[in-house]
Amino acid sequence: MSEIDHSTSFVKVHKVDSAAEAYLEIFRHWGIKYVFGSPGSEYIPFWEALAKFSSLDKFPRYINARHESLALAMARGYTMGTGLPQVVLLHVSFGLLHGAMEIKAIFNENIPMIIIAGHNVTHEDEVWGGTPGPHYLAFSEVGGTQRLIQPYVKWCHEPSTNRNINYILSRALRLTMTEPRGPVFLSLSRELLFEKLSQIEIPTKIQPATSIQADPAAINTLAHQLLSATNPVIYTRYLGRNPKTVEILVQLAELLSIPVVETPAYMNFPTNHPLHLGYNIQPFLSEVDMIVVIDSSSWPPWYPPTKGLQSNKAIISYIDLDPTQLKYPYWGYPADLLITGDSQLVLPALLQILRKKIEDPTRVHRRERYNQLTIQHTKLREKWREEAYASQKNHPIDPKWFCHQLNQAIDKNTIIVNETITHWLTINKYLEKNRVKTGSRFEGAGATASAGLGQGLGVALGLKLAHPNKTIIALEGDGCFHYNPVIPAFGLAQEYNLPFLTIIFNNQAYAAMKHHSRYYSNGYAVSTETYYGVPQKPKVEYTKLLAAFNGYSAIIDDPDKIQSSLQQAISQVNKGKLALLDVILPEP
Ligand SMILES: Cc1ncc(C[n+]2csc(CCOP(=O)(O)OP(=O)(O)O)c2C)c(N)n1
Ligand SMILES: [Mg+2]
Repeated sequence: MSEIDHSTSFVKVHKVDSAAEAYLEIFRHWGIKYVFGSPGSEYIPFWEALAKFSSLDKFPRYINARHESLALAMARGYTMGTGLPQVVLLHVSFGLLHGAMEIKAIFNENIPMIIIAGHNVTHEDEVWGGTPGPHYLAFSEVGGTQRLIQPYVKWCHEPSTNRNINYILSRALRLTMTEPRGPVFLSLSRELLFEKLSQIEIPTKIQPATSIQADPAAINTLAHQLLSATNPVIYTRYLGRNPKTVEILVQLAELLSIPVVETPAYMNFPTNHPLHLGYNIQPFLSEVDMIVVIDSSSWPPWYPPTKGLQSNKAIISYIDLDPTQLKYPYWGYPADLLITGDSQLVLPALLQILRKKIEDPTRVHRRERYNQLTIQHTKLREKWREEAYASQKNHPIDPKWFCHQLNQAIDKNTIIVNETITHWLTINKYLEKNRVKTGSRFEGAGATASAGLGQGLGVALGLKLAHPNKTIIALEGDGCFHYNPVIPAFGLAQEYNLPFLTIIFNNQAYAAMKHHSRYYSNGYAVSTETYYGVPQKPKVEYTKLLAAFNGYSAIIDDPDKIQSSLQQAISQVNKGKLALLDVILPEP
């Protein structure tokens, strides 16, 4: 006799053996391919169900991240490279706290992620997968686990039954995927995880809410401002998080001949486009009569907010999902127009209005400006090239020459993850070859002003998992590298065959911290040359790390051998080996 299927148009019924399997069925239904986790004994039921899924060749698969920071950074990298939501399992309180910095970045970045941590409810006769000893004391928090993480999630909940867990999980997905996106947290008890269930009803109609379109009157005003401006400029930081918006920005810039300046946290605008005018808005500020800041409210386009503005005549407009920046206590930028909206909806609407309104007489002026900007674009690149060549013989290697060489070595199929500090501008200027294609550039610590270091390797791994055919290169300041969970990251790369190349920008220092002389020019630090917070010594032999992971590594300290060393390392990575290059740069 065939079993009766109780599915309706609102739910799909699945037979399961356990609650954990039911959760996995729900994730599978959503198209979740991986569950990232860092081990904790509460996850035994999940592992059992994941083993069943693996034996049946079903997704999701388990990624054993070995460290909570890595699980979260890797899941973030996967989302940044795909736009898809993730599920991450973290161990009870400690695991959650271990990942706190990454969760803040995920929150600031509007990354959709369902974060789950365990706890226990019963404390005697540990029948629900408990172990004797101190665990029963350690597996819960006064006031609930959610308290630990509440400021950095959109929504959190501690379900008390599996009866409606299908709706709770579906609600979690809907909330995390609705703009402004962000992580949600579920504290799942061991008792719920271990429960036997025979079936699960998976809700089928759980679409996220639509994204945020701006007030049409505001878009109209912006269109008028742009048409009246004789010298506008656009600045962006993270517009490319929606890759489709990049082409719309190109169309907008071309329609009105507007230069685009960026600090790329994503690939925002093709670097070979004549209207790409580099990475410094400062020279424009005194000349322009209109500044449009798109997707960059939480990243300073210029600094200080008001004093950094040389001309006070320009009209200043912003487009952002949250142009008021609720996540920051202070945001002091002057604004004529703050447009709340998703750039991927606002820009097409703006373009439509502009295309209708644009008048012929202004065309000559715009064509002239386009020609002028094209010349500026080329001159900028020529200048950077000359500066690189002027430094080619420097010893230690000049970062400009190194980045110029790296740009020669990469192709359009390369994804760069940047986690460097004082070298960021050089990296932006010289590493342009791959940023002609969307999804080719990401920030290790994140696009917004969160800046917790130690996430770059995880992000690189997440991107490699999402794009196995791309070459992934993580650029790491030597100090940033130290903040990363290096052993877990390299071990995971080996275990899951996710080879990538790490390049250490090794100046043997936290150069960014060398401000002593600025503040205490006659002080002890300067007179005794005791710069606490700066040196990273004695010199670390980073290349030796790779032997432990059957990887490839080399030191680059000769300016004439940069190209051959880079090509050798890239070819090793493309053959499937984890690789690391230690580039010796001048100390601050
Ligand atoms: C988790 C974390 N701890 C500390 C800092 C503060 N911090 C900002 S930059 C920096 C130095 C980074 O050194 P390195 O990567 O070598 O770059 P360099 O300054 O030498 O260019 C530190 C410690 C931080 N941002 N995040
Ligand atoms: Mg350094």
